[in-house]
Amino acid sequence: MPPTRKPNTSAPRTVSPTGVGYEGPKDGRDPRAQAGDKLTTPNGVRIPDTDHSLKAGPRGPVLLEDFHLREKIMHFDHERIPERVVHARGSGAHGVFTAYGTASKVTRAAVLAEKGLETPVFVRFSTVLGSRGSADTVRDTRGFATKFYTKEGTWDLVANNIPVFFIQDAIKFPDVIHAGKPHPDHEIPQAQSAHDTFWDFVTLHTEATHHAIWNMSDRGIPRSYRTMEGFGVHTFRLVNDDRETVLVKFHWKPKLGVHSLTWEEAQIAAGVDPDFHRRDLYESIEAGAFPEWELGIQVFPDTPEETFEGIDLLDPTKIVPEELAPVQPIGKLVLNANPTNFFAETEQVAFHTGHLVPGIEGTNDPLLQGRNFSYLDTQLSRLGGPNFTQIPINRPHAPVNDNTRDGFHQHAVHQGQAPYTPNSVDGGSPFPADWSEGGYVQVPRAVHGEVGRSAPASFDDHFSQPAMFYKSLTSIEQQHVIDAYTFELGKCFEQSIKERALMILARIDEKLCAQVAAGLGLPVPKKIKAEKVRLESPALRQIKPTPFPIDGRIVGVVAGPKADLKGIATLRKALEAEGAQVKVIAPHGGQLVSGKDVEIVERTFATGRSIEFDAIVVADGAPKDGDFRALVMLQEAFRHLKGIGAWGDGVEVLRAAGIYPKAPGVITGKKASAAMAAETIAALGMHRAWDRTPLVNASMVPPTVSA
Ligand code: HDE
Repeated sequence: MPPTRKPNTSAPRTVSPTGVGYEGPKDGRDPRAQAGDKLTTPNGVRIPDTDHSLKAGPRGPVLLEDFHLREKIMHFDHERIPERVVHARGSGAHGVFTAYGTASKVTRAAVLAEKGLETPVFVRFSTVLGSRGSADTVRDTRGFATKFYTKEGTWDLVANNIPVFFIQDAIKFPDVIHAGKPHPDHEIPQAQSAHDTFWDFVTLHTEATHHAIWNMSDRGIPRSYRTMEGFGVHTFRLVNDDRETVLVKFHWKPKLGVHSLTWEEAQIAAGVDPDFHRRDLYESIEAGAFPEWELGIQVFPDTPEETFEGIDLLDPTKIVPEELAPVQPIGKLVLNANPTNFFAETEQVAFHTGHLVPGIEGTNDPLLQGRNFSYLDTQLSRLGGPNFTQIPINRPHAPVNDNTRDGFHQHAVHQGQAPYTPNSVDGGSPFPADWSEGGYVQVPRAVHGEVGRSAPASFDDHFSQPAMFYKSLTSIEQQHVIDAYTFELGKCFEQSIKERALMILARIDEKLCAQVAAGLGLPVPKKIKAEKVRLESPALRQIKPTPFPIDGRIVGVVAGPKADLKGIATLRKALEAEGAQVKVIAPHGGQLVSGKDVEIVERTFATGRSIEFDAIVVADGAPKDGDFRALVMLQEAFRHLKGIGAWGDGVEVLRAAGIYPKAPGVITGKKASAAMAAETIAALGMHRAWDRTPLVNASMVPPTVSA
């Protein structure tokens, strides 16, 4: 315990500038937030009027003695802090992590090892390249950073939704980010990789090929944060009670499956709803559809070579296919509460790869080692000093007695006279803790080698895994990759960059290269052979034959004043029982009423757009006036391979949109029956009607009246 306060020292009362008064906070109010009922200055002086400056007469001048004016404006002037240099755009949530106990053989960290132990967490998802106000749905890598407030100290797993990284050594990080960010002369384009400097970098540094192809795949445009995998990327070392070690890679597996947007959806959402992912996370938690992931580990023996089946575990541009080392589930994450205040929590949360707890260690991955410097350093300018662990969202839930003192924004009132160890003045406190007392004792390991700027020879293999990734995808996913490269490179100006990119694609797959070359109007590079793929990894596919849970999925029902409200109620009941939601879309706002049945209009033809629905169904009695907004909504949903349905004369609206009622994934019926609801649920479970793909590719809009 820290020494108790001496009789001749005293501390300020535990009151705070935003809250607690002499009588303490009112019942039910958080002492760290505003607690009084009256408007006050930051110093608690009550204020009668905050709309008029203090003036000499109604026509002025304003008086310098107006301390309220000066305090109010001064504080406003300093409301912004620097945004994160990368991952500036993000969104967070609170939750709980429950360990299964299955990791107890490999780690002494209670957070992972102790069966049933619940650890509070805060998770922040993000894009990488864009500024704070940029759109959520751009093509980019997503951050997936988790702060575990464990009883043994804070552990941060600062992960991404892509299992590999662009570079193998942290020293190149400023370069890859400078290349990805907007061009420095005109600050264009925002939050995009489709520009010259990005492709210049990744084609000159071919180690980036693997990450780049993941970005060009559907992983670059997730449907939702809830449908993303997460990966620790680096190999970590776990240590058990007997000081035995294993090497591991961390995986987050979403309960809902891995799903993505189509490229057109992503582009529409960036304009129509730039908060698409933020809103989805917030609203699903509000609706009680709590996002869930399993944490799993791939386990490898900790051998001196630090390789597994010939794959270098220190190379962050490589994965270990799940077919070679299965992901073993060790715990469950549930996000169950939204932040109360975005700035205080989501913006001020500070993650750090060096926040580790006993039983979890890093490795010599040169990317990880550089990160261990960067995450502390960046907080100094972002959060204004070294005391950021005292900010409420960053405070450890384990007791802290760290001998650090002073610094900007010091919140603690430290006691005692001897902030050093050992001491005799404060009774020796705090005392070091060894292994048996839960101290963080690094496992001994030998270090040798000549000093030099070099990398292992195995780091030179840049193409075998991108080729494996591409080969492992379904043909539909492969087509998306082709389309993405064609788009991105098509946005580049320099011909030499496109040509270099084609030379790289030729190493991955002949057809991929040929199709992108055709799209760019360039010749296929000669005499370059694609890598031979020895192993395909079906685990890398997103499109799977079995259905996924549909929690939080949204079905839009196109209706109007004469719509069959009883049918809507039938559909709603069945869908809600499976965790999905129904939203009524009508020509104008308000309510739809028919006898005793009432439906609230949640989207109008003006405010609704196809992107927010996972399926759209037209009700019997929906308007037949050919309103183009309703027709465009249906055409988009059809083109994006979403479930489409209609009952009764709603089918006429489908026909008006050019949608053939017998096309794949189109569900029709005379009534909104249980059978129709079951078909809609089945369609949502498959995410998209993939077998509609050829129809849509071939005929676009309007698609298939005569098909
Ligand atoms: Fe980061 N990264 N990073 N990164 N990173 C930051 O830290 C950095 C890397 C990741 O929601 C920064 O607090 C270096 C890999 C996430 O607050 C900064 C290198 C992975 C987040 C930083 C990497 C990540 C960050 C910016 C190369 C996936 C957002 C603000 C060696 C495994 C965390 C901050 C949040 C944020 C540095 C590479 C994930 C500058 C030097 C690999 C999810 O410190």
